[in-house]
Amino acid sequence: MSDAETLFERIIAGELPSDVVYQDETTFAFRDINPQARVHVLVVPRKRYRNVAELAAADPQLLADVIATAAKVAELEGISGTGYRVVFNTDQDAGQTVFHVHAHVLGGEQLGLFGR
Ligand code: D5M
Repeated sequence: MSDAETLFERIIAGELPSDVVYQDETTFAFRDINPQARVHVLVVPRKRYRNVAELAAADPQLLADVIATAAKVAELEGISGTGYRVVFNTDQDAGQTVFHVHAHVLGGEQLGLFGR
């Protein structure tokens, strides 16, 4: 992986603005700038891995932290009772655009099926 700083590292560092929902020692959660549902929050580990496969292989505990933060965000947003979706877009065919692994937490309304 290149050492070039990603957009999300600049957001975590506070160099770019974001609407922060939750943060702790290992993870950072903020609203997606282009929401695809009433609730659309991104959960990012502070340490950068390219995608969820690299994160899972290198640091399973940190992946667990990301999932736990996604559940915490759902609670904070009041959607843990009605349900939500957690999505990791992974590389080209999934349309990943920021290569600092992030979970999309989507909910707050009935979500459509996904696929093509
Ligand atoms: O998701 C990358 C997501 O990042 C996409 O849903 C838009 C979002 N995004 C891009 N720039 C920003 C800023 N500045 N704030 C908040 N959200 C942002 P991917 O899975 O890589 O396609």
